[in-house]
Amino acid sequence: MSGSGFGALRWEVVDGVGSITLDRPDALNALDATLKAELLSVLRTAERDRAVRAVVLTGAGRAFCAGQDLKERLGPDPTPLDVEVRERFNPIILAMRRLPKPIVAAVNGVAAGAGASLAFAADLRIAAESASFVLAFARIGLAPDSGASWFLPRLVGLAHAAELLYLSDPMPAEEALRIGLVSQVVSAEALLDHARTLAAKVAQGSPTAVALTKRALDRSLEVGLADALDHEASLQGIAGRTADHAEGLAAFVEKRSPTFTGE
Ligand code: T3D
Repeated sequence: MSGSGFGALRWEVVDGVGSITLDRPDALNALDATLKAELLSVLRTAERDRAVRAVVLTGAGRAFCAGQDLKERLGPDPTPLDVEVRERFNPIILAMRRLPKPIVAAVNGVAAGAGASLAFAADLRIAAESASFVLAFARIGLAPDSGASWFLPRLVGLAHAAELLYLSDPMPAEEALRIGLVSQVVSAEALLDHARTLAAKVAQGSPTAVALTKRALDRSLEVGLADALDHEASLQGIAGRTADHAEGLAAFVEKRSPTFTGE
């Protein structure tokens, strides 16, 4: 196991799974300048560290993340919002999508505003029974940001996206499961173990194949069928040249579990 020092989040790596815990529980893990900078930094650490093959993102205490730290914005000389979003939030969301390792969001409590967007930008989303999603932007006179208006229609369709964004009503975990916003709901006690088990299962796969799968799924959201087929063919060309593919074939004929190295 390895862990490292950040002030507003915790980071540890165990058996190929890196865990990020947003750690400002008194503020419901709201994103202040420090937490945003550290989140971006830890995503870069996760990308560089070859021992990390999948990532779990969760929150300390009773919340997942309450979005932008609104009290920070009341301070003197706040950054204009377009600058804040472009320079602090968007890089985090892009880093999550560009990380060639899947992220499992373990939504342990309320996920609000940009905090919900963090969960949407993950690759797998599971929630505790007590979790909820609050697309709270409109309630404070803001438009959606951090990808909320992009992810939501793709995850749950325009009708549910519109309800969530226009009404800002909290959506409990069971309802999020029903509309497909999360893929599983488990008890609060079981959530983290379950998330780590899912991530560990991903981590057993070929890192290259997993990274290419993430690229294929993301591209599928942007292009038509013919382009998606062509992109899949290119990715398969890359996968077919890896030692992991040779190892997968050898393990199959030798009736054993493969050992993937990412080569
Ligand atoms: O830079 C920019 O502004 C642009 C980017 C915007 C992106 C966004 O994320 S906008 C959306 C920001 N988030 C919100 O609007 C959510 C605000 N919070 C809430 O609506 C509620 O707190 C919750 C629904 C999340 C939870 O409600 P509840 O009743 O369970 O808890 P609470 O009592 O409201 O909060 C507990 C504490 O956390 C409280 O502090 P206190 O009074 O005990 O000292 C509260 O002030 C603090 N807290 C909650 N959310 C935030 C926060 N502190 C700072 N920022 C927050 N976002």
